Amino acid sequence: METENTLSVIIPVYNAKPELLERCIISIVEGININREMIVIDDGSDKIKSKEYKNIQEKYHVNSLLAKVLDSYHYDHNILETLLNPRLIYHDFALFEEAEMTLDRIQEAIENNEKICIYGDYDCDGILATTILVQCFLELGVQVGYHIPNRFHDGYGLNVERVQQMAEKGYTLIITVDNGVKAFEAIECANELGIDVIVTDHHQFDNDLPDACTFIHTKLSPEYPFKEISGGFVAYKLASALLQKQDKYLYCLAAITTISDMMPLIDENRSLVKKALQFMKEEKYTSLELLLGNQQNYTTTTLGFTIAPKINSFGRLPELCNPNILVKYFLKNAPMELMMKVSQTANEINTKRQTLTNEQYTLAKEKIKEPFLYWASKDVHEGIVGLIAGKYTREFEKPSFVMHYDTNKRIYKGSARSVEGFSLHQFFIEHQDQLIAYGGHSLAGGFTLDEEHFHSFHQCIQESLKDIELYSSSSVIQIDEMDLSVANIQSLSALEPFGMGNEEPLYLLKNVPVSKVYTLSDGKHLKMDIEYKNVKLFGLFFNHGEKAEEIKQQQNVDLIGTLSINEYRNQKSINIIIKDMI
Ligand SMILES: [Mn+2]
Repeated sequence: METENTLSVIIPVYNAKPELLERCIISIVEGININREMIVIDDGSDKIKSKEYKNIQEKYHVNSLLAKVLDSYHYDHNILETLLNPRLIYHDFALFEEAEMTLDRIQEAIENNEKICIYGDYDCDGILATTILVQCFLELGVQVGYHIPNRFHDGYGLNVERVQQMAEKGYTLIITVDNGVKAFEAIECANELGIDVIVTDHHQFDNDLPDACTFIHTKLSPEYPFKEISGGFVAYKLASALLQKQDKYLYCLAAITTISDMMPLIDENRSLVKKALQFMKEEKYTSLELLLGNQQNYTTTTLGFTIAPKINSFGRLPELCNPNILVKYFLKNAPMELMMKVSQTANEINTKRQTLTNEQYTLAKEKIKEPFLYWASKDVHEGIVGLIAGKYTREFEKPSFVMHYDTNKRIYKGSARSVEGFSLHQFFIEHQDQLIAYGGHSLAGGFTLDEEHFHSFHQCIQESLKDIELYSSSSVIQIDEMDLSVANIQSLSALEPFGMGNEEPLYLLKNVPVSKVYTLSDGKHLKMDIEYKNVKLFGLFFNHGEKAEEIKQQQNVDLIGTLSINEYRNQKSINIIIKDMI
């Protein structure tokens, strides 16, 4: 994740007239550019929709507003149930298929004074997962080694060279975090050298698995009820099983990895993040405070857009600072001097990373001629290709393939992002004959190509995307007067924290009765009074004061925005923060 926020949404509006079909591109508050396409559906689906939300309303005993939001998620009964249940969800480590064998092997290693190494990854998830286990062993009185691989020298995942080094140093147990499930060669090498490897990971795997000592992986554990957890949360579960207790600070680190790896905020992930945000606010951990900076609060947004990018920037530009230092930084007994220095460095590297991304992104955008981005350059830093791909896919809701061209090796190292409807994982498997290496999930992945296949791979993407319908996961919920009350809006807090897989709802209000329009801050912002028969609202449209005259001419307008409660001198009022007007 990163800080440049661009998002686009496709909005289905039910039961509207076809002539309303329109496209609008607008800028909204907080510098986010929405590139919004409005698709109007007039097929009687309105009736079906209203029946669905009424079913939800009856089944879960919720108000009409909450029912409409729940309906928009399209989740099945089990997920809706857990969303509405205030009970904390936490699935026990024992539910992992090889939990007991793993704990036994680690116990044996501790008793025999074996040398143990934690092998992580260079992203936020991998760095914090490593920290979680290193801290855990420290608390057990065991000094372990650890390694955050260098993106460019080591590459992703455990490799043969590092295994050989560890063998020379006398290590006999390696525990991988956030990687390992595809480390065939390295694990084979470890076995030959008498090193056992415990793989803890959350990445996709193909049919074959390496010959590891044990695996801790939700997708290899039929009993484990929820599959989409981060590498850091997997590591946390192992840590808490070893410590035989929960640990507030390590729990918070696991929550950051859930956000940085964009895990869906449902089931135990939602409980984790919700509780961790509370702990962070109460405990004010120095390591997190320093990265958060001044005057900010802990929210899913600040974790995702302020803290995580700073941690990630070390791995992207390791020539500026070795990411291994971050493990020391996050340990509970980190010296203050080190913390000050590292957090300062984090700010500097992150700024540098932002500048590089923006420069190259502008260049990449100039080259777009087709409904996806396929772009390579020798000048784009290998560490930021994923950021450029991510930025493009968020802005245009279309797949992207961005590559660094290595002039010495004459290969292309790329990162890809996609949207619902086009699985990268699937696509890479189907075209693996063209690729030197590939990996990832359905919406994000990495790949390596040689020169010879640069054009043919491009053609494969064109071919594959020709007949595919891509769609966005965001939607706008149409509501009306009867859904609007302070109590109804307050009830939505039951769904927080909002984030990936649990987005803050965006509403459409049609024919809004505007009774008064005025501007704030010298004409900069727009404010309006909205008076329905039974309820009054205040509408705020930041940075759009210029629209005041236009609205005064109209009697009724259609608004899209988020709803919130404003409290002033014990008086509660309803605000709609407007994102768009039609
Ligand atoms: Mn991960």
